[in-house]
Amino acid sequence: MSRFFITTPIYYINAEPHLGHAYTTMVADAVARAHRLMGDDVFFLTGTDEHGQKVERAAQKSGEGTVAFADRTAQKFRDLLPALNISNDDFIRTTEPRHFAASQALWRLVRDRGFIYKDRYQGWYCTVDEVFVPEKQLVEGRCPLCNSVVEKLEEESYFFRMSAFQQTLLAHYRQHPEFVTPDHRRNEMLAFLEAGLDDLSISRTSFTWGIPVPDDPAHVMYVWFDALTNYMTAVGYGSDAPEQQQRFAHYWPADVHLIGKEIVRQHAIYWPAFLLAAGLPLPKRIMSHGWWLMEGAKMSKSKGNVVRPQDYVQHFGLDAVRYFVFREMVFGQDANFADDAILTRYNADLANDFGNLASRATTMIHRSCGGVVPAPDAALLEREPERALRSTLDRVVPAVRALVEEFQLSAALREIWEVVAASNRYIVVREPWKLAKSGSAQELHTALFVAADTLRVIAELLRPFMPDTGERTLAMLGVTPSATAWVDLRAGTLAPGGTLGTTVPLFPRIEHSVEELRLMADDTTQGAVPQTPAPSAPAQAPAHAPAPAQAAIPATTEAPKIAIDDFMKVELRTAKVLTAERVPKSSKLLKLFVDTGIDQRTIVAGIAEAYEPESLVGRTIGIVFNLKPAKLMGIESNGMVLAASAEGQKPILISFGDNPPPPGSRIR
Ligand code: ME8
Repeated sequence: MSRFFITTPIYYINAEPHLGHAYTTMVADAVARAHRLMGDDVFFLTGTDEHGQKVERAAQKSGEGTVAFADRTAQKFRDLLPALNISNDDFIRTTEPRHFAASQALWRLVRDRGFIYKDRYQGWYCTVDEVFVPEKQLVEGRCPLCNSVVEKLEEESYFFRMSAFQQTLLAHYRQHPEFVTPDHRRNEMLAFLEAGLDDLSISRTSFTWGIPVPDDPAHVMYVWFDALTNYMTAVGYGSDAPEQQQRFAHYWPADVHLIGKEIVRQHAIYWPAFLLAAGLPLPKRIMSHGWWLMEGAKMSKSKGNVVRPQDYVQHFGLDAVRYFVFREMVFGQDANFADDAILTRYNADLANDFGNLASRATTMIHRSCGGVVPAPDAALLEREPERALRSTLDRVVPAVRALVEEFQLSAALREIWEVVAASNRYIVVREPWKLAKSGSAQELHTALFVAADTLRVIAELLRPFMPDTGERTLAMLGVTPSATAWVDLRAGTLAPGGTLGTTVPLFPRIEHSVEELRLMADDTTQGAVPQTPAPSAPAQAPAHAPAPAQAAIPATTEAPKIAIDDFMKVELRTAKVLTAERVPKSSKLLKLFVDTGIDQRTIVAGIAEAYEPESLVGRTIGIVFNLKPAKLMGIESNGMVLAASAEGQKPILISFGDNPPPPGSRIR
């Protein structure tokens, strides 16, 4: 069992967490989960960076005391973790006593080894990035990183003798080419090192919200000296307790510090220099990812152009958001966050490709084998396309493991989706529905076994990325998730004779635009729509949507059986359309005014892409008569029209021919 210690940056608490923070934490989570599944002893750390001038000023602005401000805002970052299903082992706050002890211990060690001296600092400081900016790097008096106005500082300061480590760091970079990833960041750091290192000012006297410098409390530590030390604090550094010292010996050095690209210098130069000065081992890898952009600009608190991950989780469900960000961002490069892209990926990759596969592979076993995994025929397994599918799996499983170890989550998901596509093709080629009618039992059982067995491998591979989806799929297959499933994951290991669980729709298609989803969610929060989404399912636009097209659960889904009484609770009736018009600003919705024979009412229906409003006037349609009212685009809809829609096709209203029954007739 290898030890694997992974960290995220600790986040500043001066503003709300956004998708950028959520992304780093989700990536670290996926990699940590994968290592656990590979049997490693994982320690996964995240937390909050609470000191420094920026936080002190934000606290002053809020009118709260600094401690109360820090407690309140740090909690928002902590609360995001369960909402994103993050499996961190610890959450560190730099305001905790254990961290004061660790930072002061590191300071003393570096000082006692002769690498800290006192002088005067004269120069420029950027409070947004909490960095000292050399005069030659200023861009028209502004910070080259974030473009904010820098402040002139002139104060007594302790300095860290960083210049002493140029050669040692260069040698380390040469001996460990994997130290900084991706390569272009490594090259930037090499160029920076080769230009020579200046000593670094590491204390401040002009404010007090920080960790006091040992033996000189007029100074607080430079926030980065304190912040970087968090990685050691959490594994026991600075503690006198023997068990903590053992933990430190066990877990340090970290295997990976995962960070965004803007803080590589602090992690790849300052931090190793501090550690070299202290005589402590260096982290093994600094891996930096790119930025999420909104219309080309970095999503950031200071720009205010941020996406709140919770909003997307509400619309699409957590696993869909996780899937999207992992799939969309190629590690190391920037990516644009676009609403349409997430909707497209949801419907194409999740609802269509994966959702249909999960549903088909399990439903057929329910239908043809009483829900029990059939035994395959050994000879039939040696034919094509069975062998080809198996060799795809044999290639993809180790490939996914290797890609995840290199944080190439997008490429790993691409590999998994190749298997999804291959399995869907396999089902189409074998046509088990035909075999069930006219084929041999061995042929049928082999095809059903292979489909289910492949789905099981896919579900196991998905667990780090979409933990809930992976486990729900395994539950559908009747497989108990094992903590170390990736150790010996391979094709052909699903046990025949096992009983399947219930097939549930994992990713119902969403037929709304994101804009419509948002408007509906706004109405939900105002209390107009009573349903709340299940925690693991998407916001279920379908649940309160007006047209059946939106609830297009794949046709192959084996929904649980209901009693006739349940069915009779739904009052289906005929109604006559009196007027019909488009809903402004919506491409999908029509507003119908109908005569139900009992009353006249408005129904909003998602059929605008299939019907011209005029063509509906005078027509008899079927409706759900006793549906609770729901607000859609601000219009109260009283009921829902009945329509059928084939996968990816426009909805078709059910029709009653030339002699329709009068409005209000019950449909049963
Ligand atoms: O820098 N795209 O904290 P911070 C992708 N406290 N990732 C993003 C992002 C974006 N648009 N915006 C932020 C700090 N991030 C210091 C770190 S570590 C010892 C101290 C993520 O709150 C990304 O991981 O500014 C980035 O490095 C981090 O949030 C910065 O968070």
